[in-house]
Amino acid sequence: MTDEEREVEAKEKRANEYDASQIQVLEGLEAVRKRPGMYIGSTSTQGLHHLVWEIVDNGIDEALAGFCDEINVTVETDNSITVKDNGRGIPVDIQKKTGRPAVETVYTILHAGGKFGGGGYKVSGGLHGVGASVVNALSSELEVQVTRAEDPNVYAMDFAYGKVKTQLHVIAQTSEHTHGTKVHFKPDTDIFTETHIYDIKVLTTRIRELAFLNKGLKLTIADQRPEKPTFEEFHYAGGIKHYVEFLNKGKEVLFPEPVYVEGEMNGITVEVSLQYTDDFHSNLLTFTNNIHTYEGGTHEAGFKTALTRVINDYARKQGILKDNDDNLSGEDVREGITAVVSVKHPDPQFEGQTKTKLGNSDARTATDKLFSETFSQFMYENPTTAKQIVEKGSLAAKARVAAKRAREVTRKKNGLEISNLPGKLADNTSKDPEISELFIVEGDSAGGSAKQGRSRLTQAILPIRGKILNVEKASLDRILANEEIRSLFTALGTGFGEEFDVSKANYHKLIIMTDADVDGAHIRTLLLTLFYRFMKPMIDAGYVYIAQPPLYQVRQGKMIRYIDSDEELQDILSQLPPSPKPAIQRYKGLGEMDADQLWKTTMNPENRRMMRVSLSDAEEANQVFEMLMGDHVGPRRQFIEENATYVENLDA
Ligand code: 28G
Repeated sequence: MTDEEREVEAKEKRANEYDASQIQVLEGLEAVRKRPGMYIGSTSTQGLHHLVWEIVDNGIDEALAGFCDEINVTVETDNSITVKDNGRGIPVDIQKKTGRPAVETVYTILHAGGKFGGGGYKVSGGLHGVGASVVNALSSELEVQVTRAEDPNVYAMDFAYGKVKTQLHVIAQTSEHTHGTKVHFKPDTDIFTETHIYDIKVLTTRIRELAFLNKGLKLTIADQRPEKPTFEEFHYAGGIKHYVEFLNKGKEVLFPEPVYVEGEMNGITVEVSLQYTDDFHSNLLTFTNNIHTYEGGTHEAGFKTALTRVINDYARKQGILKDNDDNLSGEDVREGITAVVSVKHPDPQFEGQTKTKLGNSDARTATDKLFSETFSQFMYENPTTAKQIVEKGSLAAKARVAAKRAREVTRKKNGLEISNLPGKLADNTSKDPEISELFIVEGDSAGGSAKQGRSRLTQAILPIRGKILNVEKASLDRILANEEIRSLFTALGTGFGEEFDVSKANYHKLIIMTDADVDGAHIRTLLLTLFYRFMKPMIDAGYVYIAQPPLYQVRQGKMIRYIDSDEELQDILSQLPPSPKPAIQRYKGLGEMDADQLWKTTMNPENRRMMRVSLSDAEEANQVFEMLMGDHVGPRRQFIEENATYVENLDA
């Protein structure tokens, strides 16, 4: 065989291999289009936003690799997205293996295991391009532009629905010093049908978080859509230390500057920042490779044991804890703490129900060791602060003992025993939690109507009087002493605090039914705060709802309609014949409806509308609750509207 023949043969072989791999590519991306949920979780608004994160993550990887210090995200007027970084630029040279430019491979080859399918999990930090092809597959247009430092050309390549539209070509020249990647994509509206509009709040929150988690990296977010376009820039030299300050904004803090610890051990980097507030609860956020580990895991465990150990050791050595005193518990030393733990691990193992629990035991060792060394040093160097921390923990321990005693007492006499249902509760007759609903109703008169109008088999009614306790500002023993709260927990049957067990819930729908006015909104907020703090698993399980009583009734002859807003009212009125004159009744409160009306408009599963409360982002909710507790009604109402998912006719 001559050299020439060999060359031709090799070329053919490559071409065949290329054809084969192209078929695989298309089959791969076709699979993504067929079952998008497997790759991006869902095709709802969550999946839509996921596309942005897949692309941004590649920029973050480039930053973690040390080649990029700025990422810009833009929501364009047509709801398409542009992401730009100033990294090395995705390589454009032809790869030996595929015979194609590297950038094409990144955008057309489905990389192993979608995040939500089986198989491997995506790891930020070095694994460029995973997920980019998924975004391509689910976009009706996608353009990549690349500039490389050593090359004056600006390259571009266009794709649509996962396929190459125009081959890599040069579109311009630049100075030698610019470099980076720019990606513009438009989500396919055949895939993202119901909610295909980007939510700038969702994007901004995560981009801010990414800026906190990657100190020194500048991230910007621009929204070109509104009348007045918006732009925000996030850039934190102090990283998660600024995150803690941000979380504690407006709160009373024990010491002005958060503690910050950073270190590296066996290839794992660990960052911890913390500060104490006068709150009674703790706010601990943990991350692994920028992923929020909601379920915690080894890094969280390492941090917690180290914190407890360091504070107890210090308290003993300083003689604050005497020989006969018990150690402070983990919960004691975490009361009022705001802490962020962020680790970067080369090979993280995610476990748990939502795959947000870190499993690597070396992350426990690294976090414990690196944090305890520096934190211990901090305690000895700042004795005033250290003493305050210990005192805060001791106070929490005392309250814990007192609360336990109170709980024991209340449990003995008609307290939190399931057999002893609260007197005001009108329970339903079915014992099947799946079909049982508990309405928490504001006011005795509405409670009375609800009791009369309900379906006795499935609907239980618990009236509550006036404003319930604001649990955000109360200690545990006061919360436990509150009658409204005790009734609720007793009826629910889940137990309280550490004993809380959602699987014991007597009702799988917990429905808040309050007036459609400002007071109603306030009570609703107080209840949501209570649920968020003490019944979070109920929210996570999707068991918490808000009833939607109408604002008006319009009656014309035999026709009766229930109306939710002023606009709808005008709409309906304009459509009705002028006579007989329609009668309009405005409901100021639930109490004004009789039993039959309340059933028909708000309680009947056949035609009621309810909102399911979904607080997916715990820390945001925490922030929002703080805001809600202020005096401004506007943002409070807005929150409730934004955070409750509209569920039409859930039972139909
Ligand atoms: C703007 C939107 C999101 C990216 C890079 C940089 C490289 C890269 C991306 O490589 C994997 C490795 C080499 C082929 C890596 C550049 C090494 C040297 C890169 C981004 C496969 C891809 N020079 N920046 N991917 N390569 N930014 N931003 O997507 O062999 S993706």
